[in-house]
Amino acid sequence: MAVPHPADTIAAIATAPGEGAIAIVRVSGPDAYALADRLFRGPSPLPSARAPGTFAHGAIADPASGEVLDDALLLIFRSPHSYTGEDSVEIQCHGGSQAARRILDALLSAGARQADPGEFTKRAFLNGKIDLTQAEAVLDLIHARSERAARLATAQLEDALGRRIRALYDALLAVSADVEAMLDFPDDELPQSVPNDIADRLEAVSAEIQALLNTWHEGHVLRDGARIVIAGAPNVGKSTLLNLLAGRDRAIVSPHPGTTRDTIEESVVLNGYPLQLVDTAGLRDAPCEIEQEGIRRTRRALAEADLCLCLVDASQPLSDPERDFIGQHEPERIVVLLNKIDLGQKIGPENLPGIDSMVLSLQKSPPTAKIGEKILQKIVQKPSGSDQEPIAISERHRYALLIALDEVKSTINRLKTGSESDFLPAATHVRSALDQIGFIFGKNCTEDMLDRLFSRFCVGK
Ligand SMILES: Nc1nc2c(ncn2[C@@H]2O[C@H](COP(=O)(O)OP(=O)(O)O)[C@@H](O)[C@H]2O)c(=O)[nH]1
Ligand SMILES: [Mg+2]
Repeated sequence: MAVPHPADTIAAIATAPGEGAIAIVRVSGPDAYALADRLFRGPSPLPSARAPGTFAHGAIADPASGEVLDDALLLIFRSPHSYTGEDSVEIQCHGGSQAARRILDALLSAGARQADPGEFTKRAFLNGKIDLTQAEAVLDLIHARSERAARLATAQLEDALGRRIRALYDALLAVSADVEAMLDFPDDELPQSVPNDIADRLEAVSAEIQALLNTWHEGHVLRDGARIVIAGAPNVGKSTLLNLLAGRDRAIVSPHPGTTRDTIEESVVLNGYPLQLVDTAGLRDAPCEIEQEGIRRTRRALAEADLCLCLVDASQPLSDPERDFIGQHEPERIVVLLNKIDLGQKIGPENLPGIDSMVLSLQKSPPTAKIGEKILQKIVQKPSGSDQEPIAISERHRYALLIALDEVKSTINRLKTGSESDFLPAATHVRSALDQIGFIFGKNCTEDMLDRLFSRFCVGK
């Protein structure tokens, strides 16, 4: 674990700016009580003499001028039983833009330092109150855009992911010890059964890493939202689909080809998964400049898409440009909707081997729920069941797990040869895997890694 800075006392406003009933100013560090005593004007005892886990009610005054700044509640937490693990006080004052700011100014003048973004949570991590996956869960919870995303963050905050990662770490640590022990055996005394057992344990580790990696798609959608781009030739029903999925008349639908010229975006939450739907200008050799620019934007949107919903008028034969367009996509990233079958059907799924497709009429009987299911099936791949604790890894976890998986596989390969000269490289590979798994929950993280993570937090968290 990184060495904590020599602790100073930090302060920040923890509530969002703007008008609200209450604002909270947080103070944490060795001087938190001394500062509270200097600002508090109320019935004795002084805050520092009060029992932890209690609150005091009184005025908060500027110690320099004596001016009363607000009437407030002061919550008292004593190390290690606080969010940061340090002595802390929270001042609950009136909301709005002035009271909290003036109290913070008074604290800063009295010797506190303005906290950096995420510094309270960083201290909680450095003081061993939470691990890095839990610190990240705090951020996920604040940014959660749906109830499902919040549920995932809460489970992670309660250590659901951390427990699995630490179990993985312990399993690898035991393997590492055994591989290192093998290095010390004289050649003729090498126990034959040990390498096999180690290989089995490494296979189990590799399967667990793979299982965790499989949750990345869901984690990505829940944290970042997925971009779903609706594309196809003009007049095939793209805007009709956007409106159906959005549940409102967002885009103009008309029988005139080339109606949608700019990309149109709409945020929706589908089964708890936040999605950004993008309706686009129809792809064709456009007659006018405005439409050409629209088509350029369509291509840009497609490049950033997690999934392309490609609409086709199935009452007509598939055109060559449509066939080319579909062929340009990886099959995992495209679903073809064969629309307008109320007008006849000239194309079926058999014309699109290896591509996910649905036959439908958006106008006569739109299967909106089925389309939604198909979208989620494609982008989430394996949703975490509601019966078990939801776990879905983030990009950072995925990066570390991919390297770890590689190292574990290299270890297995080295040990397979059974030759002594491979034991030392095998030991090195296990250790690298161990380092990567450790990074996930915060073992041996560099200051740089921590700064990058906590700078994404807001001030006061
Ligand atoms: N017959 C029929 N017409 C449809 C269907 N879906 C959309 N349309 C019509 O096709 C025309 C073009 O639709 P629109 O959504 O604007 O297509 P876009 O140009 O791809 O955005 C409109 O008149 C729609 O009402 C369908 O399933 N059957
Ligand atoms: Mg349109």
